[in-house]
Amino acid sequence: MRPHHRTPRLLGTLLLMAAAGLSLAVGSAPAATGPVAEPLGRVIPAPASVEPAGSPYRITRGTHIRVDDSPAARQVGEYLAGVLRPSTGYPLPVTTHGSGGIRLRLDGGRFGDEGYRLDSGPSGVTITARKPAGLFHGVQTLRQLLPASVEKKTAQPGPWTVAGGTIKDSPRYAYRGAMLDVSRHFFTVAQVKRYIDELALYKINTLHLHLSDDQGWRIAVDSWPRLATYGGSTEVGGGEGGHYTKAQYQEIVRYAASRYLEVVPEIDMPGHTNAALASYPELNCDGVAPPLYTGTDVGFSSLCVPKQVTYDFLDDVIRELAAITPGRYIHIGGDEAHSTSHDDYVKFMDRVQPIVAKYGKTVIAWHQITGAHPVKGALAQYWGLDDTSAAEKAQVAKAAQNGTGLILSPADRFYLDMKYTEDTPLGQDWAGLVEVQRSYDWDPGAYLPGVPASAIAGVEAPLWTETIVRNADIDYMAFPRLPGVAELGWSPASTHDWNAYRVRLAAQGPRWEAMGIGYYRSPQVPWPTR
Ligand code: TNX
Repeated sequence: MRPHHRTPRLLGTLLLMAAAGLSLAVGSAPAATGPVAEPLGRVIPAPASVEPAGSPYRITRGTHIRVDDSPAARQVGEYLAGVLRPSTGYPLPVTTHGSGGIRLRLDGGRFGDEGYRLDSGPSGVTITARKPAGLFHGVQTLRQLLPASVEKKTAQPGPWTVAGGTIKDSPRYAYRGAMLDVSRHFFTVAQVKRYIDELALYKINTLHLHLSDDQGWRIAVDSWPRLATYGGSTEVGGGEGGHYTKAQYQEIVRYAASRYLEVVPEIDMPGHTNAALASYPELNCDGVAPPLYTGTDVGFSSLCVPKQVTYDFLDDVIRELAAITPGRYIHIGGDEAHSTSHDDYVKFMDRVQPIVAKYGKTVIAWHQITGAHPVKGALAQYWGLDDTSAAEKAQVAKAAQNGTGLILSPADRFYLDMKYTEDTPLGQDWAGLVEVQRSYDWDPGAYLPGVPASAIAGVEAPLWTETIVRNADIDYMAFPRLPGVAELGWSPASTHDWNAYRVRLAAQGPRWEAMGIGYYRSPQVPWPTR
């Protein structure tokens, strides 16, 4: 095994011991009888720099969480207390006074928008960041430095030890996303919040909600009410579907923001629009509304490109959606428009993108937009495969050279709905089988030929939900692949090493068990025995 980036060989040895299930004393702490703390270098995503040093810190009944006198820092402190109180059973007051303990400190220093520094020693743990987002990410690191049982919801014995040393950390990419398709199957606000909490642990900062498709329209639009009430009334398999009221959508947005995730809403167009076409006959070229659709075919629906009402409709939808979306982006889909001619597709995109700009938002679209004229500042989301044609890859690369930023979601690596193996009970296999190593072991910076590194905005893991219904389904497909997506988005390329990663990943298993997350026990990962 290659020792972890800037991690001394001794720690590498300790990691191997831990992976082999051997008990491990942290630093100079007395041999623990309870659960062992995690070594400083075992965090996912791998921090930019890790320097183990000195003695550990131990959280006790007397520990305070000390925050700067700012509402955002206090909120991050309360969030941390919310994680630690149930399992430690300690009061852990959040305070602006005192000394020692866990300190969350905002500082003008060089940490960037999301970076932080974590210092741990016998007298305390200090997380320093320029912005609250950095404090929040530092708190996620601190969580992972504590024993897995810290994630339990009832009091555990501890001890609650954090290894000594310093972590300096900031992300490789600014855009680190996960997409949830709430159209093929509808997921409640509570289910979305649950997924947000899982994403936050791995420093994912964007939640892309696929809000409309052939099988369901999931967001209320006041000026076109039947979209939600009729277009949202079913889902794949014929279940009752559902939609978010504006208040519910805003609740998701607020909750995501409290975990430092930005919501990117997607209205897919001009294809994937049967739910809208079924709700309003006038949106169809022939004026006839098709029936609602509960199957899983793609590519059969299209908005009517020549009709003016199409753009009046989209102006209303985008205006109302932009008004309840504080984030920078609106995703306009644009994939699999197999029932729209190429000329119509180009005309359509030329008319719709300015509407997004008119309401102050930036366009994201699936990478087929690179076959039209992406507007300045637009991002294209690449969902091709290794064996996507060279011509299609070249089209994407050319757009990237001309300034279109890319979000990488290669379907044969990052699609969380792909089966792991032939035996995976859920998911699809049209992009191939995607085991954990295949998902993790590539470099977004060197993936598409001819794409300048500066054009990569980041990565995203989409979860399409034709076969996904319950929380347990989401968890099983996302874990253990999601943390790998997060690591490719966050960690410097120099830390990339499958053999080291699989050991760190294995150590997450008990944490997921403590959190109630059921995951795929991939044979590629040396999970501790249960
Ligand atoms: C392709 S990828 C789709 C979705 C399906 C998914 C299933 C993309 C942009 N479109 O409509 O749900 O495959 O894996």
